[in-house]
Amino acid sequence: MTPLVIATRNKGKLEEIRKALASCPIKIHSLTEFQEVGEIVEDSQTFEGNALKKARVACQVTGSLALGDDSGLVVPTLGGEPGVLSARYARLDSSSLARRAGPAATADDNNKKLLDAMKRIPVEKRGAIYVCVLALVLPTGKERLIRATCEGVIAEEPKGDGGFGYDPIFFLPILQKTMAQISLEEKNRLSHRGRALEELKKIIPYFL
Ligand code: ITT
Repeated sequence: MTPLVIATRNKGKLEEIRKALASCPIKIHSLTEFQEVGEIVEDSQTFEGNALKKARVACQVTGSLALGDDSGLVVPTLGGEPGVLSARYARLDSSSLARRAGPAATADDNNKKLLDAMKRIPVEKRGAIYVCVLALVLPTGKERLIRATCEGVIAEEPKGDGGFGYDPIFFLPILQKTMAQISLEEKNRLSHRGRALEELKKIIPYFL
């Protein structure tokens, strides 16, 4: 089976990707197996730039087909924040450049900061968009990008303990539940990542 290195250290993402690609004839690895890959500084202003960077580094170091996932939550009322800085939104150092490197903030801290920023904002202005960009990079230099989104509303308080990251405060009006209150299978059916992975599944046979 062809090895595919997922250029992530995020366990939640990896679990969703593994599940979605379970029927593909590939053997999935992740960066936790390749300690020689140091921190990949996400210094692009775009999800596309960061996803490509992660996948290119993973492909270069391992010599295998690699998949990068750069994702985040875009809240139009907050001018698009947290956006590409979603993982580090609550980090204390204020300059956005400093926040691109180093460890992510905890999900709890990120959620608290976002709920605080959205305090007293009425429901019609609480819309939010999850964005996922997948970058597939081959050792031959071939590259493919896939972008998918999922729309929801920022809840007033966290609910549920499934998923990861902002899921407890990402409310899906169509289900009347947060993303943390649904199963992994359901999340993969309708989430930004699940939708991007559906597209990936269609094209991956051409890259094996
Ligand atoms: P890697 O770079 O190692 O893949 P990361 O968590 O740093 O892990 P990103 O830079 O792409 O990944 O940041 C994505 C952040 O956006 C993630 O940490 C969450 O805070 C948020 N996020 C993305 N997808 C999400 C999802 O499906 N559910 C909840 N939060 C999500």
